[in-house]
Amino acid sequence: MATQVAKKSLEAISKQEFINQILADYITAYKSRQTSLIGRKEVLTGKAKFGIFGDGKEVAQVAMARFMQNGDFRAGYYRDQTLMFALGLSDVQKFFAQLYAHPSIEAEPASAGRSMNGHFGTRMLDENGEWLPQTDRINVSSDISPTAGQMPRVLGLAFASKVYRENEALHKNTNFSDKGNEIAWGTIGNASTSEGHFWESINAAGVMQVPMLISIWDDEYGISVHAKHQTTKQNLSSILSGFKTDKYGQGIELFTVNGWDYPELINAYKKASEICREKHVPVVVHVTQLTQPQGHSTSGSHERDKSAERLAWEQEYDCVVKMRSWLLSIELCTEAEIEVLEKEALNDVKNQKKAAWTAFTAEIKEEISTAVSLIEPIDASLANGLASTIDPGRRNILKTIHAVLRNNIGNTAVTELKTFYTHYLAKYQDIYSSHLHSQSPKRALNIPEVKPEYAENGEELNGFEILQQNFDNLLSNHPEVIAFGEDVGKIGDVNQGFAGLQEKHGDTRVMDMGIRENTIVGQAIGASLRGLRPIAEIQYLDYLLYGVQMMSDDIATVQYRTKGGQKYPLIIRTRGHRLEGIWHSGSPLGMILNSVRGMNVLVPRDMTRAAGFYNTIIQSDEPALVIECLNGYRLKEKVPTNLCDFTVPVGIPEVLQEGNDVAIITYGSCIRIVQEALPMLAAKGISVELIDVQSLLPFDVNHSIVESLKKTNKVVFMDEDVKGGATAFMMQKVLEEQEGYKYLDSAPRTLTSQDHRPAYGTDGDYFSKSNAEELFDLVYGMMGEYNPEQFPGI
Ligand SMILES: Cc1ncc(C[n+]2csc(CCOP(=O)(O)OP(=O)(O)O)c2C)c(N)n1
Ligand SMILES: [Mg+2]
Repeated sequence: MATQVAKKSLEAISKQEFINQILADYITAYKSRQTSLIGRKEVLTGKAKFGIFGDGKEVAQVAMARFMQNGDFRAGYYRDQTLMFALGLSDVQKFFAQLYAHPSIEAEPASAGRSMNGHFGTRMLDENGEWLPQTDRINVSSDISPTAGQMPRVLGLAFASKVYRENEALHKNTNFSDKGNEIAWGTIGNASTSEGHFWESINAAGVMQVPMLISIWDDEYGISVHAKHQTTKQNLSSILSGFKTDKYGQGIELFTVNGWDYPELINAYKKASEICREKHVPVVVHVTQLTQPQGHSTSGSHERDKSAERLAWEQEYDCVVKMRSWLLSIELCTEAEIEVLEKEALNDVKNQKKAAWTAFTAEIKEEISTAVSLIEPIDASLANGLASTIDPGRRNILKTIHAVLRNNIGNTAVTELKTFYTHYLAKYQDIYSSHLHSQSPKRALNIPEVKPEYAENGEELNGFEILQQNFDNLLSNHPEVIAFGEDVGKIGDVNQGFAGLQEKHGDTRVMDMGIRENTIVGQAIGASLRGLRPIAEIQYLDYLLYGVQMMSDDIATVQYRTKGGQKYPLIIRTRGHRLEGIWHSGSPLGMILNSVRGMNVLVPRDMTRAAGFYNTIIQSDEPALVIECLNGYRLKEKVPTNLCDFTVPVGIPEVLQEGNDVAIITYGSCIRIVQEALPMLAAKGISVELIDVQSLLPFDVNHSIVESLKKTNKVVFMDEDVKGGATAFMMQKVLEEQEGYKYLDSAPRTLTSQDHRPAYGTDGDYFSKSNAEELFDLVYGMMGEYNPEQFPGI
């Protein structure tokens, strides 16, 4: 029966071709298994630090690979080496290069040695950071480690197909999409489906009807924890069945198939991919009865976690063993023929492993010999120690030279060694630390400033109307721009920044989404990776936390973890600061800044500045979070005559008032609090220099704030975050990086909110957050310390 199914699904090809394809699949699976077995040994013998392998999941992956087409995307996890080999997107040598952490894009294109092994990805950008075509190849989005963290991204990748299919203006973008016919393939382990990300993504895919095809590799375990602790009824197919497509065609298609049954897997993936591609119906393929022959990873042994019966069953149902006996049972080839192929495959794995190790160590060996020759005349013993280190790394070189330099301070004989050390350290610091941001000409920092221009008696508009005009223009001028979020579509967001724009630009451009911040961020990620320019809205800053995990783990790391191989040019728009209540007023900037290094974090004080930032970011190839001031939408602002063309540069503060006595450094809605205190201070003869930081990441790239400190010699960092939050961040930047401490004649100060969340109501706000009177007292007190006669205590 099984044989007939396989033959039927492949009947279009000749018999020999058919045999060759199946044998090729088997050999890919076999090679992958040998890679896993040898890989584990490499770790246990100390040549690599940690190993996690795809053993036990091979056969499903060779079957899946058969139905992936150019233009398709994959987002998955660490078990997918066989898929990568089957697609020709990685090979055994590259796999070992990652295991050894070879820091080279050529040797290890997925992450240049930055990610643990099993974290896959293809290079999607050229050397200038521009997109390579995506429709002439299969694309693999870069893996992250948090379980189910791939799910919001795969949803976004599938969402992009829907956008491309439904918006005809984008059909010309043939490098990114063939009218939306691409499938986003996702893979996930059974235990990882316990995460909320999984269910949120599945539900959203069902609601939106996007071509997302998820394979669940079900081996009944998540490390040591059995399915009975993971999944209701211990049966994913059963609990997913409520999502099944109904008679109206809404829902998700579900396939359940055993992971050791090659012909049934072929059959399932054929049907699943056809439905998914043609009808844009999300599909789940639940691949059951998988095994984990070597346990979860090199960190433990599964013999400790599994019963003797389970271990025996795993041996019997090992998918590679099963496929082999199936091949023999249908007489596709003889045992002797298979043995020859297996022997060749094993040799190939060994040779590729060796080549990876040689390439990884050759450069280090050369560097060791240079270092030894420089150290020898100064300290023969340390030179010998370095020369005889087993499997030395660059760390050994640096530690040894540092010891020599320490022992020879002032000795001119070390000059050459010192130069070598400095260059060597700088070279490898860059190799390990580059690409936190885009390094392309389109990096946000490189987008030139175009100042706003104002007519003499120019009109004034409400803040939200300024945004609305600007978004209207962005949508008109950039067909790839899409905007979505809760209440963004029909009513144009809760503060009307997009009011009327769905009507004008259509519901494929301006869209309502369910209440699901995590996958809204995921949609932005996936869409941006496929050439769209998403503006994803998180309704209130307080709820950004639901999306921060994706921002921190995925968005902020993408350039770094691929060493410039992938990018997410997206905008996350939200509104915060200065409202009232525990969940409606927050400004948790310290938390955000410390979790999203790699993104731009922009805090405009009004909607004109916000519009300018949107205009800057849309020209750049970087991701940004823009936090608008919640209390600013109905304040009147003068409208620039070049509203849609002007830009506000990132990383450049603005001096809003010049003064000589104290510099106050703040941002966002706090600007208005300072402005309330300014007349009180002026009345006492205190001259304040008020600086709007505007852009927290990047922060004051030209070090202009220190210039203010040179004048005032006193500084206050103020905001409405907790103590030690963003004020501490700003203080470190100005006092340490800009060496502002040199110019101070009084202690630097911060003014922040209380450490609790702000209480509700006007009085709650007053007692919770920084206010004008507190600021007055603080600044007046600083002046009093300096000159008690002129500024006696109140
Ligand atoms: C958010 C998060 N929690 C915990 C972990 C540690 N962890 C890594 S893999 C794993 C088990 C995953 O099991 P499963 O999804 O079934 O995949 P399998 O390894 O069995 O293929 C855990 C708990 C993690 N990577 N991320
Ligand atoms: Mg599992």
